[in-house]
Amino acid sequence: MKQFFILVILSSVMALVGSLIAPRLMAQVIDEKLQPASLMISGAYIRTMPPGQKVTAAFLTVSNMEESDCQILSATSPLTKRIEFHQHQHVDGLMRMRQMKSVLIAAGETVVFKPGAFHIMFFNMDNPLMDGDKTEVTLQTDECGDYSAELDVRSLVKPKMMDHH
Ligand SMILES: [Cu+2]
Repeated sequence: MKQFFILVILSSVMALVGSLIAPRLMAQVIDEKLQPASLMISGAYIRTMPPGQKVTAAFLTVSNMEESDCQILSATSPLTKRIEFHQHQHVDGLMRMRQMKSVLIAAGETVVFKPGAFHIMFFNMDNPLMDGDKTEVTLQTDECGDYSAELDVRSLVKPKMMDHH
């Protein structure tokens, strides 16, 4: 908060000086200095697919460090061109998935994409994913910039479940 306040004062002073000397140049410099990394992404992973399946999901945590809202509008990946944001919902006792055109990460909030809730759905996956590999996803936002995150590839099948008792 204190830092923000100093920046506000500093930018006002610079804006004032700038308006006297070289308005356009000063404005550019100020914009760059005030551009913070608004979103923080952590814990990103994508699940392997059972043989023959071409759909999977990725999960991650997005924190908004900014004082204004951010909308995630789309995601891109080297793995496929078709990626959607989904939300799970209970409808008449059944779990349904609903596509979200965008995902709001409100100012100061953290949104967790996790199984049974928000998830990033990858379609038309032509190549299998190998447990332990790494890939990446890039999230595009309205006014908060683009963010690339490394995705750990994790197997859906846990070794324990393969034991027969
Ligand atoms: Cu889904």
